[in-house]
Amino acid sequence: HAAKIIFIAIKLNGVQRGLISEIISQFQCKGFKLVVIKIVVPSKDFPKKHYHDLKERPFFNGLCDFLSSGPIVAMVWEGEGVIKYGRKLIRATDPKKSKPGTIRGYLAIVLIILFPCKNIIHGSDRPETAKDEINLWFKPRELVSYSSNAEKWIYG
Ligand code: YYY
Ligand code: MG
Repeated sequence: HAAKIIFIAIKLNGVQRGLISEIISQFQCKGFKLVVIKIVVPSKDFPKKHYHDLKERPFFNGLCDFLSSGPIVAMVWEGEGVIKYGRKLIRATDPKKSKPGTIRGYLAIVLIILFPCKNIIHGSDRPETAKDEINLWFKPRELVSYSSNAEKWIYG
């Protein structure tokens, strides 16, 4: 079921600005199912594991320092096409390039050319990265398996 789950994190500026419920709504109203959610302040080294693919990039240390400097909401959402749709919903890494109606277009401004790491949200980009990120952030038993009564209305 790898293609059906995505790891989503609301970065600390999204949490501090009170955007948790807005972001949850976007996934929930579309019909995706919340499988696990928690709020954590990552340890200093944790973001380095999460973003290990980017360790050669010049912004790596700043990005990791930012992500360990406050509370982050970590979630897993499940549903048909959730990665594809989730990435469209989140949109471009640089919020200036994200259209209104997308999460980054709608919610993220800042001096984003200087600080793209402050783009409010993270979402896995592929089934493989989703799997790795979920394993990093959660223990398997934390993921709740349940069927939603709304599914026949969402997929029917
Ligand atoms: O998947 P996405 O978050 O849209 O972008 P990535 O290319 O995976 O980069 C991860 C993260 O790194 C991005 O959300 C902001 C930050 N970043 C940055 O600070 N400066 C850049 N030039 C590119 C990315
Ligand atoms: Mg990415």
